[in-house]
Amino acid sequence: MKTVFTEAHALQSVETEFYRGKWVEAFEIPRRAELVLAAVRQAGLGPVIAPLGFGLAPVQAVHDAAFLRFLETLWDDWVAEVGETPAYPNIWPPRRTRMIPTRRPGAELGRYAVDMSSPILKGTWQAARAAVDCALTGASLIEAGERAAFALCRPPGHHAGRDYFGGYCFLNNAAIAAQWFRDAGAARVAVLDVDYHHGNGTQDIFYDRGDVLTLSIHADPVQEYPYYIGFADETGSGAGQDANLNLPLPWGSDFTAWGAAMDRALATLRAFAPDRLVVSLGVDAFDGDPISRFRLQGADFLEIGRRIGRLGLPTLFVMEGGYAVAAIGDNVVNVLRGFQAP
Ligand code: FKS
Ligand code: ZN
Repeated sequence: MKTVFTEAHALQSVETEFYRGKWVEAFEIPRRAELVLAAVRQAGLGPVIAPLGFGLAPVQAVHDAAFLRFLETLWDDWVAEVGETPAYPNIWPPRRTRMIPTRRPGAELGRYAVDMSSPILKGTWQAARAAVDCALTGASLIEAGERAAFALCRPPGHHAGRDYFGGYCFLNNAAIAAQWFRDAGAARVAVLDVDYHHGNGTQDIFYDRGDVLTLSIHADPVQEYPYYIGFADETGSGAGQDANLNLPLPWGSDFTAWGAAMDRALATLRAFAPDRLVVSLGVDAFDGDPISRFRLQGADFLEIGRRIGRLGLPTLFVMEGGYAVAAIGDNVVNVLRGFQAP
């Protein structure tokens, strides 16, 4: 299996993040991607290739145009007003506001940001675009006949919605790839999200559509980020009714519970019979993850890969979260190896 990677990911880099009321050492760091890359090479998984450029059209097919203009231009506007310092929101529009455009970057930040985990930096737009190109290059490999590909995306994407960003995510790499598969002729596409956190952005983007099935196994939002979305009764709307499956699990869940949830997801996925599968591959359900509270072991990731492999579908893996840096490479490689030898 080929891995798509670019050094451009490192343009998104902060030393600290705001966590539980304090500035602490950042969890979502460039080293994560470098360690995954090293493990992929060490495992001899296959060639590592650079992404091709796909332009903005596939991104516009998923995200709101004004939101994209904001992401592209915010840094310059922010620098002009505030200076070269990471752009964080510190105000948010309350409910029932009319959302009238403003002329101030700080106010626009609050309009589009859902939390403080994703500062916009000088290189954010470029890094996020490069991650999208990694996902689309992986998708195009599959379109060209490969059975699978691994898009080693960073920054991650699954928390980015049609017109919002947060949770370390700016552009929804997996959703953009899923839509690209549709536009390339796939009638039905499924997105299976195994990251510890609910894939709220992906759910948001496809919620009213029946052609893209979204499934997510994640920590229960009553306990865990993203808190306000990801509940089991969110099943889709309109044409998308029953095309969204959320399988929330409590803190402390191990593979007994997780694997059972996965089997439910896989049954729904099989019944949907998609032409293409996108896997939002976060490995933060790992026992040793510093910000997560599931208890999956290294070998469990091998089993996750095997079960996905047994679906027999053309599959694009898209990197999402995972913060136990010492184990992140092994955990990702386990999924990919399990997939190849189901
Ligand atoms: C709440 C702190 C929440 C944000 C957690 C974001 C998780 C990101 C992720 C992704 F895949 F997107 F990277 N911090 N006390 O792992 O889902
Ligand atoms: Zn996560």
